[in-house]
Amino acid sequence: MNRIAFITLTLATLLMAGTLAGCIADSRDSVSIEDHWGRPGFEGDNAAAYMEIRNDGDDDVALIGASSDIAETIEIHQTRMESPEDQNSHDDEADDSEHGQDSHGHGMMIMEEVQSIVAPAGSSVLLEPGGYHVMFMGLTRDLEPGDTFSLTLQFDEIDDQTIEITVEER
Ligand SMILES: [Cu+2]
Repeated sequence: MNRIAFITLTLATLLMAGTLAGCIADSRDSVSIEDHWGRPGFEGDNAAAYMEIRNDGDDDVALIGASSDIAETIEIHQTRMESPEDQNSHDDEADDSEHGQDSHGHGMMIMEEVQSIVAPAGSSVLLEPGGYHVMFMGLTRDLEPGDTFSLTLQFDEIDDQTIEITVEER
């Protein structure tokens, strides 16, 4: 066997082994983070990161946390419109509840921590302004457009993934 043929065969074997390993190892290699970016912000202030989590695997995968040295506290958040039901459920607003629909009819955008963000099997989930985001509270330094920082994403069923976030003005 000549040298080229041997190398080709070796490569083919490696590729096959890799493919098989991918099938055996759950969704590990099937989750990719795409179109990720971060908002600018000043030291001490807040900022956020957005991305698309693609899951080409056969099982749902959930983002359950994130870490970075860019902020004192990092949480997974959801921005949503507060509904009249939510407002009525607040005890201290009980007196307002009869008029709640009128006085708060348009709702308020609120931000709340969520335990996880699920990327369904064979699909993807979007973290975008006005929706899910990774929240940075208490930036440890200024984030200016063009700056980059590492962000480690923690998932329930697969290994952590560390990505490089670029700060952008979008
Ligand atoms: Cu937030």
